[in-house]
Amino acid sequence: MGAMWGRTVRSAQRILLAAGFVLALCSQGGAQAEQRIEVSIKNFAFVTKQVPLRLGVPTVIAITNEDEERHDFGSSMFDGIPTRVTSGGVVSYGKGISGVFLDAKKEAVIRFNMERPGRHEFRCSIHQHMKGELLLLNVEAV
Ligand SMILES: [Cu+2]
Repeated sequence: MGAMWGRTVRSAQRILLAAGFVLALCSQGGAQAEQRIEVSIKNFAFVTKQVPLRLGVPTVIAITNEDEERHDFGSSMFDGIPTRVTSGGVVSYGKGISGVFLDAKKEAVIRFNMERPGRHEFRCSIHQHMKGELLLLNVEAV
């Protein structure tokens, strides 16, 4: 009986911890917060880290080229959408950009509003075999 109670308390604590973690995530993700996607390019491949993406939320794609080679992050996901690109200390504004080029060991940040759900492919136009995709899950804002 005592052991079982102990187990119940422990699992309750675990649930509370998980709930606290979710709350912490939510309070970070206020209305004005950005959702961030990290894309690194290494050995001629894209490696993507993404959280579940929400519609209509300011979105940041931070791309790092770790190779000694020039690459491109290109996608039709920006079609007709206003974007703000920061690269090499320069900020440029555009609409419907096709992507960004990154010289060896450089970074670029693309800011835009994710408005279209679904799978968004991206690729390197220099090396056509380099591909990846972002999944825009239609997660409701809490
Ligand atoms: Cu490439």
